[in-house]
Amino acid sequence: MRQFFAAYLMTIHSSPVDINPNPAATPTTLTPVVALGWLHTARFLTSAPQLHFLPPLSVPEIAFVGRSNAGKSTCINTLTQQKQLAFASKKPGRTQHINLFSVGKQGLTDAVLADLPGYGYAAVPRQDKIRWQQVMANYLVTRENLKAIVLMCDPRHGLTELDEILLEVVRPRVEAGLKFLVVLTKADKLTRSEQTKALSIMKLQAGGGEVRLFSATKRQGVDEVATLLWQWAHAGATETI
Ligand SMILES: Nc1nc2c(ncn2[C@@H]2O[C@H](COP(=O)(O)OP(=O)(O)OP(=O)(O)O)[C@@H](O)[C@H]2O)c(=O)[nH]1
Ligand SMILES: [Mg+2]
Repeated sequence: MRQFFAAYLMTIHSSPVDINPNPAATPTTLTPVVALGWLHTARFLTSAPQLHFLPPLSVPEIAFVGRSNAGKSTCINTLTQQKQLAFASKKPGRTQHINLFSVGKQGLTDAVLADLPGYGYAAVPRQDKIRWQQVMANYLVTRENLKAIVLMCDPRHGLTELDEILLEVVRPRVEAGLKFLVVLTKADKLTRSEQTKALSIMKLQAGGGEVRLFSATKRQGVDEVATLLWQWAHAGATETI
């Protein structure tokens, strides 16, 4: 309960977002260095246990979702080149709120990253699981400024039943233009040929979404994912080289 109120107070007292009025005008040529420099500006914005505590925003929001322990928080820390922006842990279930991070140069916000709690952790009581699945489905279906979903998937496990349900839930929005990326996490645990196989299987399952291999420890796929996120946040802004 105390955690709940702390989150609520943080939400109502969080500083207002200074939205970048013209994000498309910022950089001219997109390179991984530009994308990573932009992501490095990420800072904590707010945290909320439920959708209705989140501030309504107009800037593009990119949500990181996936089963518990898939590596969502670690991926955010790797992309933003910050050790502890998002809380990562060996213990599944570490992230328990929707945590938002502002991204944008000079203190202006031109996008928001959302770190969502993972699902499917066996030790979570059934009622809590159901509550969280409802919060997440509600977030994915109704969050107006949601521009992209990054589904983190450990290729050693493949898509779980809950991942499949999530894909179904977001399908209408993806068909309507929502960007979708499957990040195959912990690629360092696979051999080269296993990586190639996992990539082609997921390309068939991702329903037209993008798929990338990623490893936080080997820094594999970091440039590619950073570049994609930059492009999605600044749609139409510039050419990729
Ligand atoms: N080898 C390896 N381990 C990783 C990688 N990414 C994350 N991990 C480890 O996986 C564990 C879980 O990482 P988190 O980032 O906390 O996972 P999460 O998806 O945020 O988990 P929840 O918050 O419980 O949903 C940690 O022990 C990380 O160090 C990776 O690319 N390679
Ligand atoms: Mg987490």
